[in-house]
Amino acid sequence: MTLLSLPLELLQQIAACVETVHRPSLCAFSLTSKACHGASAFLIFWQINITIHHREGLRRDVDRLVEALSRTDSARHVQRISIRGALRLNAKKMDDDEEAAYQPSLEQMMIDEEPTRSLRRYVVYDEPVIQKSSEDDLAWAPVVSLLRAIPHLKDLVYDCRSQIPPSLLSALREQHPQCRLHHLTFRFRTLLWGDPYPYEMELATFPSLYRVKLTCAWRDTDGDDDFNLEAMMELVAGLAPNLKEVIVLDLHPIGSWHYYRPRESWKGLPGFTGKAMGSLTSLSLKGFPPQKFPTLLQNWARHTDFACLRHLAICNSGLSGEAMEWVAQNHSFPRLRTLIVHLTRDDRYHERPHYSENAISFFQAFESLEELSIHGPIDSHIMDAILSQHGQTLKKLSLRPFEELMDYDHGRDRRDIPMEFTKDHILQIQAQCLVLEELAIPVKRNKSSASEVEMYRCFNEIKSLRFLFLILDCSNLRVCRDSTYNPQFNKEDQKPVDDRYLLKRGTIKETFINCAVDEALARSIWKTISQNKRGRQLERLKLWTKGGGEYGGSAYRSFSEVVRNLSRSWLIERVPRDDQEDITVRELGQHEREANDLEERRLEKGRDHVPNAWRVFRTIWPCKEGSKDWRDDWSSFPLQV
Ligand SMILES: *[C@@H]1O[C@H](CO)[C@@H](O)[C@H](O)[C@H]1NC(C)=O
Ligand SMILES: *[C@@H]1O[C@H](CO)[C@@H](O)[C@H](O)[C@H]1NC(C)=O
Ligand SMILES: *[C@@H]1O[C@H](CO)[C@@H](O)[C@H](O)[C@H]1NC(C)=O
Ligand SMILES: CC(=O)N[C@H]1CO[C@H](CO)[C@@H](O)[C@@H]1O
Repeated sequence: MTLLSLPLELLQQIAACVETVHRPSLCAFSLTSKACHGASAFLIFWQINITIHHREGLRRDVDRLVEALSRTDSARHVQRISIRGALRLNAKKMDDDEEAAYQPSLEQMMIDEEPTRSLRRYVVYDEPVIQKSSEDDLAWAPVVSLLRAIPHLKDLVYDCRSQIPPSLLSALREQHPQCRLHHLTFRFRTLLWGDPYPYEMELATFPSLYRVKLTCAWRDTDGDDDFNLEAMMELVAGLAPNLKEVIVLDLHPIGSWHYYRPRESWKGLPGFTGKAMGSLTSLSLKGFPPQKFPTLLQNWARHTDFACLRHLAICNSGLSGEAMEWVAQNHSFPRLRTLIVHLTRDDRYHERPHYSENAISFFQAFESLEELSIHGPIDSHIMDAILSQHGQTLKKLSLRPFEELMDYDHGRDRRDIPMEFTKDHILQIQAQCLVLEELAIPVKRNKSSASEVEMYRCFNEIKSLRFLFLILDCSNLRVCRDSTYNPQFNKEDQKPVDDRYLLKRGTIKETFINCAVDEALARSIWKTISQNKRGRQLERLKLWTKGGGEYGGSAYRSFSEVVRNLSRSWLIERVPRDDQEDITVRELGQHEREANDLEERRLEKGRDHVPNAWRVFRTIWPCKEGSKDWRDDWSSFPLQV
């Protein structure tokens, strides 16, 4: 039987496999014959991404695209178009351009968080509203003609650094009334002057508007009050009839704190009655300081019915015990399936003895979550509550215990140590989460010892698990926070590293050994977990090495140069062919690390805060024959399997 005589359905499945394994090969596959082309056209064309750099480039790209669509008769396959970049003809250099140049940090890459800096210049009225048929509007003609060439568009994702232009909005209204508009750079610019400009109202209440992302602030860099958040709530409550998903990012703009006057009062959007209730399915609140909760949630609850929510995210900030209690007592979320929360003890000024109870009732306020991600203080009672309430339905679970790092915070002597997971905890997850496919969790490094290996082995048992993200935790907060902690080392290692720091050499040595995560160790962790894995195969393992040099106090960052060069992070993926055990291994955040390292070398003098740390390094990894740099001399400690 030849490839060509296979039925279309089988060819489509083959094309889908090619796409998963190596997307670039899909085009080659589609060129081999008419039948293969027919089978792969949908996969190639259903989603089109356009990045705009300038006018001529846009015209050229769109012309090529339209030509390719018509040559291959594929316009009918296009369902989604994403447009990003910027097309501003006479724009001054704006703050957003800075934002675009901003590289996400390793942390963001590892946790799938959005790269955002809340502290930056931000001006509400950064550019005039685009006038219909102005030069700025007409520059979008190529995109308008593309929209005309496509018969059934389902989603238009607009992520350009300016407001969506009138010509594009008209094209959507006329050609694609059913298409959902995702405006990821949405903002009113003219709220300050009473009623916003009519075009801004037209856009905000446009029937296709389905998802918006809004950045806003209390007051902007120029001292103008920003009412976009208030306006957004009113849009949700009736004015924007089909708006279902909202992401709000709260900024703390540079300079906004220089203006001391009270905030002006918000007058409301024209047409807002306050009688209707929104029905958002997704709400994400990012970057709001903890003290804004629960009031912020209270305000949202007056504008949208939380019972309709399927997705809720509160991150880059924290929900306190008090706020959690408020949520648990006043709201139910019968449809919620995904919850992403950052939590905080909020105990700078007051004791919070009920934090754990509050968290437990909070997590019990949700029914059957499928995806849960927590960053913040957790303990084993909270974990028990989560697993008994949601274990049966959880497909994706991310646990990132965190406690404030500052020891003395407004006179408080902080003793909290982030929860450390034991073998029993992992086995508990295995026993209670029967459909769990994706797990993110810290594992305490322990010099690659047999007990550390035992931890890795526990993941073998989670049958449905396919994606694992281990945070290899090299911190040791006991040093400063546990007065009974007194590790015993051999005689040299028992000595403090110098007079100023009580840190023993042995402790630093352990830190260095724990941080040393090279490719060999990454491969052997993969092997330990995947080799005897029960149930489904492990498909991806991410390792994020962090926490080295964190002992609780803030003084112990001095040998961070070594720690940073050793602390490598890795991504290991199974090559999706089932006749082989091939894997690919890639270092994550290498560029970031190298850039940092370069900077450190430039400031080489900074390294002798703890001069003896270097001697400690050399007692573990002596200078190799012919080596020019300490960086070439280390390697990981092999796992004690
Ligand atoms: C288009 O962008 C989306 C979102 O960033 C991405 O997931 C997808 O792979 C891209 N598609 C193509 C064909 O490049
Ligand atoms: C929330 O619940 C508490 C306790 O049941 C109650 O005292 C409070 O009035 C409620 N708040 C709102 C806004 O409903
Ligand atoms: C770390 O490993 C050592 C063996 O090298 C073991 O005795 C110790 O209990 C382990 N520590 C923890 C916290 O598991
Ligand atoms: C740039 C950087 O990260 N520094 C070095 C860390 O150590 C390795 C050798 O082990 C070097 O190759 C890197 O350049």
